[in-house]
Amino acid sequence: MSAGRTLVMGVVNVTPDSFSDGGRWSTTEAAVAHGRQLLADGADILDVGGESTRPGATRASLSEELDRVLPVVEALAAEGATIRVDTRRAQVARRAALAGARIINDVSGGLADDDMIGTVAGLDVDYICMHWRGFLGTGDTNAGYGDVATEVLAELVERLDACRAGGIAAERLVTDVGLGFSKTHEQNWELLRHLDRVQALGHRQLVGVSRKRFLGDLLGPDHPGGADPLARDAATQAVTALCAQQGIWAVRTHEVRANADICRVFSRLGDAPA
Ligand code: PMM
Repeated sequence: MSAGRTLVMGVVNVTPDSFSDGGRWSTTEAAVAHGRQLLADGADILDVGGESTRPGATRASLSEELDRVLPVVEALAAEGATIRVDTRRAQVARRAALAGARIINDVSGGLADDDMIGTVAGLDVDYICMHWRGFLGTGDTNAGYGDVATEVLAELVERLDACRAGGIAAERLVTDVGLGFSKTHEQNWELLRHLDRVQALGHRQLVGVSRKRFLGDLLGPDHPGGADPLARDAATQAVTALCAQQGIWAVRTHEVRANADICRVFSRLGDAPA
């Protein structure tokens, strides 16, 4: 989908333990109500996830993940919302697509489940292929790079090649450098400086920066919002502006309204005069 501007993907974490909003929308009713609010705030897409991706998180079982995600997808898709489901499991991807999801977001780029790529290839969905270096325990980083932008790009290209070889059409693929996943704070900034190199691959690009720790690290302990992830919304919006200016396809954000306004402003600035 395209609206001629950067799209805003609002996050609905149906999890007890996500990093910035874990537990706030962990019942079906609360998650659906939150999804409706994000749509009213201007979200183009809703990102429904049933498993936390933070380092050290205990994995949800398959049945827990399905129970969290499917009723929320069904309810919001029935209301006409475009739903993306965040999962590393092929079976969740398949069931979610049957329930109405149109995009599968796999933070492992197909590495966590050998059946993912083949499953997605058989579904009528787009696939977000994120750069990933494995499951991490608390305190692990797996962030050893020489030139981070060059290496992330090369590893992403390998995964995109695997997706195409596995039968996912090129136009279905969306790239994502995976900010915060096996990257140090400085490496995240370096990747943000080089989004143009990922754009040059010719795929749509998603950026997920919302409320991440490296923004908190930048703002520091004396920031008036303290260490609360919600205090990182203005910093998130600054990155959204950068993305909108660079023609990034979509940003993934917890707060939607201000980010959606920013994308509209950049779209208007880019219009040729009448
Ligand atoms: N970040 C989180 C979860 N899923 N998916 C993509 N494609 N890109 C991301 O950067 C990404 C993601 C972290 O989520 P949280 O802050 O909502 O826990």
